[in-house]
Amino acid sequence: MNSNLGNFKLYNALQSTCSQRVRYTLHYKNLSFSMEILDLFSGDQLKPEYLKINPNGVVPAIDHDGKIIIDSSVIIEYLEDIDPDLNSLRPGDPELCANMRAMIRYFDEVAGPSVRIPSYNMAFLPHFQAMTEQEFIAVAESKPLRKEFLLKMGRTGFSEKDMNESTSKIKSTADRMDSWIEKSSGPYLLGKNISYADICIMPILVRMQDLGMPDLWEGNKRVSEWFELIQSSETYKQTYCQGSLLSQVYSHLSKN
Ligand SMILES: N[C@@H](CCC(=O)N[C@@H](CS)C(=O)NCC(=O)O)C(=O)O
Repeated sequence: MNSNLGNFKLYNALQSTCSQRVRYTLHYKNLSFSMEILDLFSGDQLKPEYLKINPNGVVPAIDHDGKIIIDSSVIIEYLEDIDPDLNSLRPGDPELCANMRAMIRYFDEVAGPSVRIPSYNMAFLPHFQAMTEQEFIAVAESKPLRKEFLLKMGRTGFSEKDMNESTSKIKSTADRMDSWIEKSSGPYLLGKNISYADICIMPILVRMQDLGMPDLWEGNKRVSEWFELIQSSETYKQTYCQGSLLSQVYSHLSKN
């Protein structure tokens, strides 16, 4: 473990896809870190002490020797900037680096918001259905970033149309990934080296697989091979410790 770079404390949730990006990066770089695990359903992310750390009321956030950095895609590049030579995950070539960042923007625009809809409908909805209407509205109102999202879901869930739009966007993402792997000659999105682009989309595919929808990329052979390669690594196993998958914590999702 490399500890010359100072102390890291990661505020995160085991099942949070955004937190998984950061855990993967920390493990890949062999950086030792402590974890503060927030219970997102009991509202730890909305407590005044956490809102001082991340006013958006979401995880992850990282404390590096008192410096607070928020937002998963910002944190992972920060971890590169403090020591660019430490198991680098960013190409040195400016054009490749720009391509990598464009891929991450695409994932954050298209796949990131899409994965939330099946996640809430299939895993989290019962939690909200157990509330009274008043309690539900109060929870929605308390979320700095997700108020409208929760109100749209309501206590009946997102519509079939919303679900179809989401899965279709994840499918388009898999098509894009396939063409990028083909162009770079793989096995990773940018070629022979893994980069932040791979790390940013990994948790989204893991989530869709966990929700029983790996068929979304079954026509994309290159993506399936990419996914197998990612999932076979030691870093992946460290990142996805027990309790990181929804099916491990929600009995209504667990596979028999
Ligand atoms: N853009 C942010 C998004 C973070 C985010 O949405 N985190 C989710 C978990 S993956 C969260 O904390 N949700 C809490 C809530 O909705 O109250 C990032 O990438 O860090």
